[in-house]
Amino acid sequence: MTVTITAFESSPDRGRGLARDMPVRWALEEVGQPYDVRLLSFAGMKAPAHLARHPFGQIPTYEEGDLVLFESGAIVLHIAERHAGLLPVDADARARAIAWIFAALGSVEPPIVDRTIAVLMEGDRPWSEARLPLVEDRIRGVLDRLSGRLGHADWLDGAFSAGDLLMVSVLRRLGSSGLLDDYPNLAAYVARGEARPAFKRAFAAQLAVFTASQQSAPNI
Ligand code: GTB
Repeated sequence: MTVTITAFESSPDRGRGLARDMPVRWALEEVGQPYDVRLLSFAGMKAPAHLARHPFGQIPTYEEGDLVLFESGAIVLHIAERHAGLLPVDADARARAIAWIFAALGSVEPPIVDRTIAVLMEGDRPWSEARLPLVEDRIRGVLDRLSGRLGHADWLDGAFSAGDLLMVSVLRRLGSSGLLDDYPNLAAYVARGEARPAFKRAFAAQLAVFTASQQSAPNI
């Protein structure tokens, strides 16, 4: 059955693969599921046709026959549950991999998103200069723990899983912040994820949307 996802027609990151269609593309590539992409403008995301798919008028969404899903984590989990390769077969290991999905999106990502908002949208506020170090301290607190847990392992819990896919996706959002520089094992972990052939195919596919654009990306 054909899978259709939605993605930005024009993303602020100009193809650096930071928007949330990227983990969905990556998961589909990991399991070898072909997919179509419906590109949406910001107006298109808020049009009734898309609001019927996504209650908040955002990307990504996922359509597979009569099934329509939103939320990148739910979509990646769905893909991982329907196809082999992204979740362990052993029930306990599978539960732990799912816990890492929630950890990536619920524990690690929030302060990282806060930082993006602080830099991109609140930089001109009088309190911004005082707030940014506080947000970055919260990020370091989470990275300290995550780095300690990963140690010298390649992946968070045995074989590469959907939990790693989402954790690497979240850490990539630190981009040029320099915050990963103090955590060589996490930087190497991200590089390992980015070196996977499925990641490269997904990255190339989203980049192709933006190659015609000459605009430069913001420093986030
Ligand atoms: N919790 C939802 C999920 O995980 O699917 C959040 C979805 C979401 O934030 N979607 C964003 C969106 O549609 C795009 S990904 N925004 C438009 C709107 O709300 O009107 C967030 C994103 C956007 C841009 C960058 N970037 O340029 O670096 C990174 C991440």
